[in-house]
Amino acid sequence: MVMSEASPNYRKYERIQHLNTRTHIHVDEQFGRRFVRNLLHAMAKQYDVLFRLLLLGDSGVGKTCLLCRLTDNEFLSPHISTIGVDFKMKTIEVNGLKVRIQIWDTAGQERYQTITKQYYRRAQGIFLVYDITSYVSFQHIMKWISDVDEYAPRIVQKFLVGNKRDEELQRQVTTEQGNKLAQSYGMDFLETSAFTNYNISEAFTRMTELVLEASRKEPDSDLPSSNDELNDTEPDQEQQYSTCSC
Ligand SMILES: Nc1nc2c(ncn2[C@@H]2O[C@H](COP(=O)(O)OP(=O)(O)OP(=O)(O)O)[C@@H](O)[C@H]2O)c(=O)[nH]1
Ligand SMILES: [Mg+2]
Repeated sequence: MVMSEASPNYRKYERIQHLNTRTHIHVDEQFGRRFVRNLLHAMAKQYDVLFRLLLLGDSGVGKTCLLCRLTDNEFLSPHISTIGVDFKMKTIEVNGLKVRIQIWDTAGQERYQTITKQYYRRAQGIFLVYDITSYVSFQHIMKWISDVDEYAPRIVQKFLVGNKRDEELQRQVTTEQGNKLAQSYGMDFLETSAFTNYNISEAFTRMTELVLEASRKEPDSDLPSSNDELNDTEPDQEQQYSTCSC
């Protein structure tokens, strides 16, 4: 049958076609979501507790490299700036507990900060990273701390990291300066190198211990529950960007 585009029947036909397409998309989306949820549930059984950690610091200090070294034991030489946020997971054993850590890697660039700040409130531990070869990145730690104090939960664990320790000749921040700053804010402190894999697992393990201690001391604190479902953890989906290239 040939229908004219102006005829009411043609318009009805178009509407039905449109509805059909939408129904298919809807069913596929539902199936996809259910599949992902089931998968995450299966994964969830493989650990005792889940913590969310966040990496903050100026662009170029090595946040993505620290994360890639921890999870994939890889080092990225070119600087590919993170866009928005990205995350990776790792399960580590601490005090006989299997702890699944979900680590959010944020972009250091100013223009993404409206997005990245949304992730602070879900974090139980925050790494403040500077580059030992950049005094400016060290000075900016104070600004990152004030953002954390404003947006993160009250008892979030803060941890200072001075990265690129392998670049001794280019050093602009002494270990003592790092220690002093950490002490003044009551934070733990380690110098690391994503390049040589120095102190990386130590930093993440120590942070996990701190979060565990804090959640034991203050089980009713304003920290987000460590038993939240994984699929519950991502802030607004549409504002996630995936950049990790390792
Ligand atoms: N020598 C040395 N270079 C490093 C180290 N960690 C990272 N780099 C280099 O520093 C540059 C930036 O590293 P990234 O990890 O991309 O920095 P980032 O903090 O994630 O930067 P943004 O995503 O822009 O916020 C890259 O060229 C890395 O190869 C390190 O431990 N030692
Ligand atoms: Mg990055």
